[in-house]
Amino acid sequence: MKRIRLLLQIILFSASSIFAGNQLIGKNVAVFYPPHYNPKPHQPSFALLQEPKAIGKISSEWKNTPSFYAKDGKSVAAIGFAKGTSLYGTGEVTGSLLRNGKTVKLWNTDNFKYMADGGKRLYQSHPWVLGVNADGTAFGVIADNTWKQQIDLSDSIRFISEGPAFRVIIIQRNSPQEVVKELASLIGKMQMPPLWALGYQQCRFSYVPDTRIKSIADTFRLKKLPCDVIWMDIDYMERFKIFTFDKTKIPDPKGVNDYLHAKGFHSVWMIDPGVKIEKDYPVYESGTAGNHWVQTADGKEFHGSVWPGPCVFPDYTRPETRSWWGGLYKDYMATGVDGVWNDMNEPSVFDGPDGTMPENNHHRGGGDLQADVHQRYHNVYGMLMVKASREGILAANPEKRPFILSRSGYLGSNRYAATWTGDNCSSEEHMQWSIPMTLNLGLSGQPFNGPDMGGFGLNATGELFGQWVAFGAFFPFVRGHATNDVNNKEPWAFGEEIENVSRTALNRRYQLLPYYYTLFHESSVNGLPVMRPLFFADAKDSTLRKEDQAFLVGDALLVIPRWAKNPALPQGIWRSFNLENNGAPTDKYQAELKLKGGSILPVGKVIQNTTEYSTDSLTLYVSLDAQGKAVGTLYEDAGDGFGYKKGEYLQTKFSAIQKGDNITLTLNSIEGKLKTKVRQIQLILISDTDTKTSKWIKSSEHQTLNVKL
Ligand code: NBV
Repeated sequence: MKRIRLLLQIILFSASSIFAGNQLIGKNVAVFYPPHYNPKPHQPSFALLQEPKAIGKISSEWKNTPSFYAKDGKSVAAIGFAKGTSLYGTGEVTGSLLRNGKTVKLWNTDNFKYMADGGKRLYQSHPWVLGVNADGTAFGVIADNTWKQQIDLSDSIRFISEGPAFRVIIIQRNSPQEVVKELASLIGKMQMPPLWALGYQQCRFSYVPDTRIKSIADTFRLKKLPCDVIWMDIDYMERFKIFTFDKTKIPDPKGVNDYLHAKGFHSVWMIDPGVKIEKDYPVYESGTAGNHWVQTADGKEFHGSVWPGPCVFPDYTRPETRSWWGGLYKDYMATGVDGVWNDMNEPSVFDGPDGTMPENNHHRGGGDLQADVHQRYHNVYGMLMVKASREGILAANPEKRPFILSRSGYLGSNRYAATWTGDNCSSEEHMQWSIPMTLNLGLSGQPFNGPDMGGFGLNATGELFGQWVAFGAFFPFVRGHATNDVNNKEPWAFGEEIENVSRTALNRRYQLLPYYYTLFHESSVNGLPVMRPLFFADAKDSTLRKEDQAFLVGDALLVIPRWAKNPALPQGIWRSFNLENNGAPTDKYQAELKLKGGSILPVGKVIQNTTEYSTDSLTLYVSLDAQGKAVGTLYEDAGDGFGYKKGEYLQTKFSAIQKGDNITLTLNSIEGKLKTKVRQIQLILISDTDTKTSKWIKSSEHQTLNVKL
């Protein structure tokens, strides 16, 4: 009965959805408007980089046309799909990669251990669904709507919103990759992060006092465990007041940063949105003077409790507030802070309704943003915060690439910040979910993300940590973290065996940095995720659609966690290999690695942090295709700064052809103004039966080298 009613509604409203405003806005990209669409509560769009421009009429052949209707006082957009379609995306979601049959609530929520609402709403909202048709062609749907809503994928794709009727953008392409790329050109791409952010990062709630920070850093170096970043959580602040340092715990913040820098570390420090209400506290005083706080429905300052006790909250919808907020970073960054962690920005309010501020709170807007209720701006509160943070950090350090980690987000937040999947815990289930969670975020336009590796809540066992680090080291964002009342979870905290497992896994990450950096660059150019689902290897192969234990890094590298049970693997040539002396894996935890036939993987040396990074000597792992050929690329630039935007980079293409016992390797600089380097190159040919390693050869004299194996 329910289904018949739904069908009737869809038929009825399909007719009314053929509305004059519906337009083609790109090649096979169309925008559909509900009847009586009112742009005021929705525009300008937060997801889209710019207001779509009509380029023509939608062809009558168009599949996936939305129906708009109202039900139980809610605005609905429904899009049907054919049998055999696999659904993905929907942002940050617990559970499996494949989303058919699932529902998710888009209402950014501080969800410790993913317990509230059965984990059906988390810290971020991505009103976006990727559909892969049975034949491997694909489509994507953006609901251009920030209001509280649900995505229901039980029998059609339905966006069910508590806000006013909204428009929908639909992309149709020949492959899921092409859909994700188009999504990125509509919502914007990740900016190139600094190289150090691709290294291993160590966090805990909280490393204080300063002596502890230093000893954590020292232990990494002493134990030769590679690491690039140490994170400072809220306890560094004076009574949780943002932009302050507790003088008893961190008497000399610049000294701490200098110490870390001298040992090749970078530092990331936390800044939350809640501002303590306290007389003579400069952030509170200047914010009050500037009238920067979110208001209640009757126009009073809204107060809510977070870590510091009663707080006020910046109204980031106001341009003046965003620039005031950005300005706060100037002196702060001058202490040598390298990166900023914007936490609690759903916003989380301990004593507010449902853990946040009242939905009828008032945001005043400004510029092109309308004044409106919190319900409209809730899901973009964190996004506006990190936009303001990014602008401020960039103004403070104009020569550096900002690195911001944001807990909350919305479709398009990738333009401003990286993210992580919030407060998971040390359980096998959360460890396994970390793969589909990271994949679906990547398919939703957020390539730079990852979980708290090892788990945040609960004590971790060495067994769990060992299993997690062995595949987690391959995620785009690799950070170990732990909450304040659980055991230590640093790589050495579980004894010698797990310390060794961690070292091997982290060494692998650092060896692969030339490949990762190339992939991050690719992602910043075309929006493809760094970590990719296996169905990207062959979207026509229905057996890969559900696979969410094994995953791809780029197109060439396949990672299979040791615990994976019967993972579905793609057809074709995928050769197992190791990065350790071409031998067998050094322990039972390390992920199995496979290199796709036809690929060349650029691999560097084991280093302890990215200040030691160099591409002067490279090992090229070669897996030939059936024709005896392979290709690969390498992207290089200064690793920070913006010179690369002026051409100061180098993109090199490698190609290899086997001729008897020889491999002819050609290196071609295809783009960029940087001078080609004199490199030491070693080739490792992975065949089905063995691996052959060449001598080190100098690449400068010839662009084409004959390598004897
Ligand atoms: O700042 C403390 C924590 C932080 O460690 C964690 O990563 C965030 O997700 N923060 C939440 C506040 C509350 C933790 C229970």
